[in-house]
Amino acid sequence: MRRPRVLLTAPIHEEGIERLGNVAEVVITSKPLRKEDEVISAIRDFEAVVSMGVEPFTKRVLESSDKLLVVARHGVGYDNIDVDAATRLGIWVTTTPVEELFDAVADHAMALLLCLARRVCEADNFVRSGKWFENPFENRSLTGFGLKGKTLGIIGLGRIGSRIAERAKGFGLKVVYYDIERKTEYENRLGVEYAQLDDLLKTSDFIVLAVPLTDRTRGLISEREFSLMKPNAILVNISRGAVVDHKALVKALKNGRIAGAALDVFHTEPLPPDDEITKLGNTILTPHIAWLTEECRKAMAIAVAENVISVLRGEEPPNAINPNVKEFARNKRLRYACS
Ligand code: 8YV
Repeated sequence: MRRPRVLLTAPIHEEGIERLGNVAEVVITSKPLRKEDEVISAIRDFEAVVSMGVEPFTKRVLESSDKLLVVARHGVGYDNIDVDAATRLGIWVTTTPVEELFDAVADHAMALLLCLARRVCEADNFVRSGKWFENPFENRSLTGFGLKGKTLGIIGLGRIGSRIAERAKGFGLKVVYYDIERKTEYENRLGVEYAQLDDLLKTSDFIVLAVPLTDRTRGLISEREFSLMKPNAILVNISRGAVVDHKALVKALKNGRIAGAALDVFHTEPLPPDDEITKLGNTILTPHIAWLTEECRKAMAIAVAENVISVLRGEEPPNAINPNVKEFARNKRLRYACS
């Protein structure tokens, strides 16, 4: 019987590749897999696939393989995977909830907020372009917003949102949050206050989206929500692009309905350079890199490798989204073991 085969949908940290290579043949796809038929063709004859979160693991894709034992997310968002279909088919779905990821994303959210509030990107361009040299006092045109005493509204107080709250307190921000459930442990430990979504939108100077993409959060921020926001409000999105109605966002930015938006995630990725939002001066746009620190890359690669290796050894993976797959998965493994 041949060694199991693991497909990586993008290169990961060498620590993870090395661990996987000890137990399996590791193949890295040559290009991103964006369409169902591309994924179907790519995963054929693989027992495991490591997903970057953009590949469509739909019911049709998952049913196309009789060998696949695990879809292992290199990350924590799994909105690209039909978990119910995977479970029924006996396929594990795993994620990599490492501290380094939550800290990296929380750091990036604060970096985006500060960069926009203090117009750092505009200021950098102002110097490099020679405008400052030509107009020494023109730097006053880069007046920004202070943080101390202002209100930060966090939508989604989970493992990332709570870390953003921790960081925000250090800048003297008052923190309110909205979530589908009260987080009293964080309220007590971090001194954050619960607010209904509309109240948070009406009172926050800075708003950070830190929710998973689900049927409840898709399009959560649209025309109506923008109409409630303060005219000096800054929106930061480090969750998923689809949480925000993109057309409504562009309209709010163009009409000065809000002061600005700092985004690491977009309605479509990679963002086309001719998208309207790339032309707006009151925005900061980063290419889905909130997770991308050296520490996080290494930790995620090790975690995703451990998940895959556990499944290939016939064990329950450390971070399964669908532990109820156990019974089905065993049958599937038996089928594989006999093939
Ligand atoms: C990465 C993420 O973008 O964890 C997530 O859901 O979106 C980020 O960690 C992605 O997973 C890259 O591997």
